[in-house]
Order: sequence, then C-alpha cells, then structure tokens
Amino acid sequence: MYCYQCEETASGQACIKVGVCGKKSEVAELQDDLIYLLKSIAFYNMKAREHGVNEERTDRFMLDGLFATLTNTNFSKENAEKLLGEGFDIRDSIKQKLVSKNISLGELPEVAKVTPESIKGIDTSFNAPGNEDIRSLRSLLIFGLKGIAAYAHHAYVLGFKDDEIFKFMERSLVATTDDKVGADELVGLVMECGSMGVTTLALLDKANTSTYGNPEPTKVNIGVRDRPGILISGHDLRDLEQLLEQTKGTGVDVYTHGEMLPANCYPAFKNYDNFVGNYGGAWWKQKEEFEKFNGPILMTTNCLVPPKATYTDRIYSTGIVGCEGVTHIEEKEDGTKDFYAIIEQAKKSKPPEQLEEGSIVGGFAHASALSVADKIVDAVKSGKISKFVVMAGCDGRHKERSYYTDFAKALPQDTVILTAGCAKYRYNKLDLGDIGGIPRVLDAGQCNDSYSLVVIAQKLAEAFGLEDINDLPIAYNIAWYEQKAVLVLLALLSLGVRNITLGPTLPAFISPNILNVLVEKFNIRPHTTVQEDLKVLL
Ligand code: SF4
Ligand code: SF3
Repeated sequence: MYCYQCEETASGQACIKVGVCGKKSEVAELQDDLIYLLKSIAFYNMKAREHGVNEERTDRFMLDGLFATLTNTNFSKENAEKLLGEGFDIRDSIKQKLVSKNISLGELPEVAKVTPESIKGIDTSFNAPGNEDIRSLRSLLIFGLKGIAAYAHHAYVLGFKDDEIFKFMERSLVATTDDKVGADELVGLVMECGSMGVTTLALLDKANTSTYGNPEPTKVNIGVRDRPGILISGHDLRDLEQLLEQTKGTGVDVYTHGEMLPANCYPAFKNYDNFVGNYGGAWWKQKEEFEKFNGPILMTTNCLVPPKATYTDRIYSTGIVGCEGVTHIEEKEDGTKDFYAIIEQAKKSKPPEQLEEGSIVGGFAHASALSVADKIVDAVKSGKISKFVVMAGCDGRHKERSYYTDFAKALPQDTVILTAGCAKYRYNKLDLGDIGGIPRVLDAGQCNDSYSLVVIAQKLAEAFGLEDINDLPIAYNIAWYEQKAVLVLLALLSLGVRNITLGPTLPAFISPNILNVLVEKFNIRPHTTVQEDLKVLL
C-alpha cells in the first residue's frame, strides 16, 4: 500500500504498512485498483455520453466508487471487492453498447484494456514510478475529485444532479492516465476542479435548503435525556430524516454526533420531539464517546474509526460506509432505508451517559448570516468588528491541533470566526461571547456547507463595494484532514482567494515544485505558532 491522501499520513509521508486511520494494506490496494477501474469506466463513458448512450447507474457508481475511498469512509475488503466486481460489469456493459452501435473507440489506452485478472499485475498505487510533479498534480486532482464525489453524492440522494459535474470527473480521471497531459494542463484541471467544487457545493446547498429549509440560528443542547437513544454521525441528512421519521413515537431519542451537529439547525428537523441535540465532539473522539453513549450508533458517511470490540455490536453503517464486523443497512430500490434493527436495539439500551451540559450555537449558513448582514456591515464600519477569520475545515487526532483552540482564544475581542466542518470542535464550546449580538463564532454548518462561507464573503464584498474578495477584512486559517477539505481549498483558490494559512501540516502529496506554484500564485503558507500567525493574519 501507499496512501498519502490525508493529513495524518504516517511520518508526514505515506502509510505503507497499515493506515494510521486503521485501513489495512489489502483494502488500500483494492481501493487503488478501484480508482484505476473508475478511470477505465470514465474512458468509455465519455464516449457513451457523446453518443447519448450513457446510463444513470454509471453516474451513481462514479460517486459511490470515489466516495468509498475517501479517508475514514470504508474499511471493508468485501466492499472494495464488491465495488470492483460491479465496476467491471458496468465498464463492460458500456463497452458492449458502444461496440454494438459501431461507435469508434480509436486506439485503446492501457487503462481501457484492464480486466479483473490483469489489474492484479498493474501498479495502481499513487507511488507508481514517474515524474514527481506529475504524480503530485494527478494526486491533487484525484483527491479533489473525491471531495466532489462526496458532495455530489449528498446532493444526488436528495434528487439533485448536474451532468457537468460527471463530465468533469470523467475528463479529469482520463487525463490522469495520459502521459501527454503535462504539468500545465494538469494545473489547469486542478483549478477547474476547484470551480467545479464551487458548482457542486452550490448544488448541494440547493438540495439541502430546498428539502429541509434554511438553517436558523439555534441553541443546540449538548446534554442528555433519561431515555434510550440512537446516535447518528456523518453528513447524510436524508438518513437523519428517515431515522427521525422511523423513531417517531417509539420512546427512542435521536442525538447527532460530529458533522451531523448542524442538522439541529434545520427547520424540518425541529418538529421531532425525540430529536434531543448533539452528543460529544469531533470524529476522532468516538472510541471514548461511543462507549459511553450506550445505545446504537449509525454512521452515514465519514469519519468512522474502526470500532473497539466493546461496542462493535452497536455500530451500524449505511450508504457508502463500511467496516468488517459492522452491520450494514442497505438502501432499498426506492432509495429508502429500514432502521428497524437499530431502533429495536436502542429500546433495550441504557440511556446515554452525560458527557457535558449546556448548549452551543449554530445555524449561521448564508441565509441567516445574511439576514443580519446590515448589522455586520455596520459593525465593521464602526470598527466594532476588525476582522473575520475563516477557521473552517477538519479536526483530527493529533495533539498539535490544540493550536486551533489556542488561536481562537488568542484572537482579539473584535474579531469573528467564520467556520464550517468539524474543525469547529476545537473552539465551539469556548465562551467567546458576541459583538453587539453577533456571536464571535458564526458556524455555517458541515464542511458540506462551506459554500455558505463563499456566499457570505461575496455578499460582504458587494456590501462594501469591493471588486476583489481579497480586499475584505477576512483572513483564512484553514485546518485540513481529508479530501473534502482538499476540494474546499481548491474551491477557494479557484475564486481567487489569496493568503490562506493552512495546517496543521502541508499535504504530503504536494511536491516542492507544486508547492512553489501554490505559494507564488496564491501565497499559501503553512501555519506556524499562534503568536506569529496572529501577526500575519491580523
Ligand atoms: Fe494513511 Fe490517511 Fe491513507 Fe489512512 S487515509 S491510509 S491515515 S494516508
Ligand atoms: Fe470532519 Fe471527517 Fe473533514 Fe466534514 S468528519 S469535516 S474530518
């Protein structure tokens, strides 16, 4: 195995024996094969699309396949094998269709000829020999595509899709197999990946808000009640909706965990009186917190940590998540899911052990943030707010991430943090106060809601009559961990945002030359110390 896609990669270089995340080498290798197979599918599907003979199931498979390989999503060997089998079937059926219609395929590249047998002899890893910068750009592009796939998947299950997104994915995957596509062209694709990221995030925003309403400023309870509960984690709102419907009147409560926290702020979910609030913190604390929850836990997407034996029988996966020993709830033909088994187990469980009490405030996605735009603009003009600091992204298990808590605490009283993603758990329970009624931490929601931060920035630029988004009093101190954050970063770059501070470490897959390009073009810098970064950012 050779995996270097996340921030916690071994020794800051690559996981080569086993993943720091718990991914086994055989799974990592099968997932590399799967990416290779997706490139083969992309080759044929581009042709199929040109001739109008492409099929819907290919689109869904593209999303599933890429999403399954995202960090902390799927650890199951069986699942990777199943996806490979399904992928070859899909690929062969597209090929068959093209051949039967006499559609010319031209000279077939190697990737188009791969078979279930031959793939075993191909080095599909990200460490395949070749030019370091090309490898770096191809990796960056593929990791950005994984982010697109995850966000597009969430929109897709709510009935929203955009063919342009699929076309871009296919074109990019094929480009990573073509030695004629050089560094300049790859840089272009990486930037396009960022703007396609903005398109995808906008689509997801539309899917979420038109289905569940616009998030509202909400005080989310972080304590517990004295009834059995189900904990739901990950990012999939449709799973939450179905779980709330099915637990109605059963005497079983529902709590969110990790990235599901912002769901408490949607009007559509506020009507369920068994929807209690949020339990625990960011994903990496789950071993400790799931133990104490006592009831069953439903993982709808990343981030899953392979569970301890003591609570494996209480963990359920669904959608694209998977792990050996964990019960998987399949989606039915009509797209619904039956959570009966989870609810029955919950009924027999003890209520959750209380971890903390009180509440945290969320729900500042673009609609509610912009509803107080006048107030915000006035506060900036009168000097009450000197700066906004975007501290969006991911949390992670490394101790150095206490930097983000210290940074939030050290920010002057006249600054406001804009956040999205699970990075917020490093400071969302600190009492940072407010500025004339505007909370000093404005939480737009999941990493899926990063689009809100873009809309807020664009609207503020309009309100201040600024042409360049970089002239706004906004600084960026982004924390990354997995590939959705890679995409969000590319999305910001594609919008022309400069001077981003990135941490806790820079991606291992960025080669020194490519880093130079990013520094020269966008002035990206690694974070240093709280004091030094405060000086630079403010
Ligand atoms: Fe290592 Fe991260 Fe890959 Fe897991 S996802 S194997 S921790 S680089
Ligand atoms: Fe977090 Fe996994 Fe990235 Fe959605 S839950 S932000 S890390």
